[in-house]
Amino acid sequence: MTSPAPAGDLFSLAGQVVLVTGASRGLGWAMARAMAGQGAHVVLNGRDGATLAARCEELAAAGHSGEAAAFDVTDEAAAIAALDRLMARHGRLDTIVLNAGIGVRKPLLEVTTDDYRQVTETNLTACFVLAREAARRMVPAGRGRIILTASVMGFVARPGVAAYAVAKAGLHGLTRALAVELGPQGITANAIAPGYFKTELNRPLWQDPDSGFARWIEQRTPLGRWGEPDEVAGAAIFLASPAGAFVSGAILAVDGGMLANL
Ligand code: GCO
Repeated sequence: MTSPAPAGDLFSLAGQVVLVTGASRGLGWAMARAMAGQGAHVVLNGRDGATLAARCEELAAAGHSGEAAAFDVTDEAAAIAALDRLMARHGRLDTIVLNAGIGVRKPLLEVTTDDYRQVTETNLTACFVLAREAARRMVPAGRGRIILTASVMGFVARPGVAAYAVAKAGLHGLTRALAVELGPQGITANAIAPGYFKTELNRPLWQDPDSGFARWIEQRTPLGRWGEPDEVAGAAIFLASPAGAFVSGAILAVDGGMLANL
């Protein structure tokens, strides 16, 4: 019977080493920065080393701990090498946030097979590979947290994002598969399903506040607005912290109530 964490430490990530993919900007950077604020040493992944270095400086300026790990999540050898460097340096990987993703917005009949392959490789296959390789390195410790960035598009769809919806729905299945297979090793696996946030990926959708789409999302969202990237961070902290110790296989919508709305 494990003793519950003192209330003050319930959401603490002190002592954790956390790898966040796609951490240069948007939801990934928001989660990484907030997790560092809770005491984690965050390893920031992205493809651009200069951007990651600047983010590490921001963390240091705030008195937080972080480092860069530049690699393309679709490059399996590079991802494994980065995990090996992390383990050699820190001797542990407590939490991985599999957030990196791309989008292709095209009518389905115009989506090329290469478009489909790029989106599913980045948003789904890379998550499978990194989750498997992270779990391999978590098992000896008998503990670990895997957090995937899914989407409301894993539950519903809209015209023009078919490949993205396929990949995100696939992450729902991956979350459950990881949870059931890794639970005996003390590893939890959960997904966060963001609604519509003001991210760079979505800039074409929200930057004109008077556009029909921006207004439509506001109407479809019971809270009546787009999310701010920092508003997704609490879910990641919860799932990585002692507060989330007995949560696994869950898909936590952070969507302003959108999925509850007809
Ligand atoms: C879009 C959006 C969605 C995202 C949304 C919800 O084009 O409709 O980019 O694909 O998933 O941010 O998570």
